[in-house]
Amino acid sequence: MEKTFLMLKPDAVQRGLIGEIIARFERKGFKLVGLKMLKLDREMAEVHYQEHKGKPFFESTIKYITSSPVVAMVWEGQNVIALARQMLGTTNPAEACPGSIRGSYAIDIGRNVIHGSDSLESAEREIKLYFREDEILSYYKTGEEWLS
Ligand code: IDP
Ligand code: MG
Repeated sequence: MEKTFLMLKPDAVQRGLIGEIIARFERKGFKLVGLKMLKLDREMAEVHYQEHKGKPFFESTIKYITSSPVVAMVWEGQNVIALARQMLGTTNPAEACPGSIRGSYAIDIGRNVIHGSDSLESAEREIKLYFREDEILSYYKTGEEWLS
């Protein structure tokens, strides 16, 4: 089953949005298979955002993401990578659909509350970056037979 990496950013943690955002993915029908809270150091943040090195927003993004704890998660489900990105909304909350997570909870591109892998390749890379294999669980979740 497909897996994606999602991370609640420091503003989501500080603003008390952890539960509300996790609930959206639970209600959608996805399965939480990995979860940890951590504070990123600069080195980890630079690896996470390596594709953006050299861009004008790189420094501010590193500062933002290392400023306070984050919640790192692995979610599993049919087409979860693309569907979770839809649920996140566009990168800039000012343009995000009002019902999306960024559209609902954020106003500025520099404080957009959540990260989500954008492809199978980045999901695999990001899951490996944050989780050991034995930290990702495989289990039956009640009701999953009603999802497809
Ligand atoms: P994504 O998070 O929707 O995948 P990316 O383009 O991969 O968006 O950018 C990574 C992160 O860098 C964004 O989520 C946001 O926190 C930050 N970022 C991207 N573009 C800008 C910008 O123009 N100004 C400030 N921060 C930005
Ligand atoms: Mg991205």
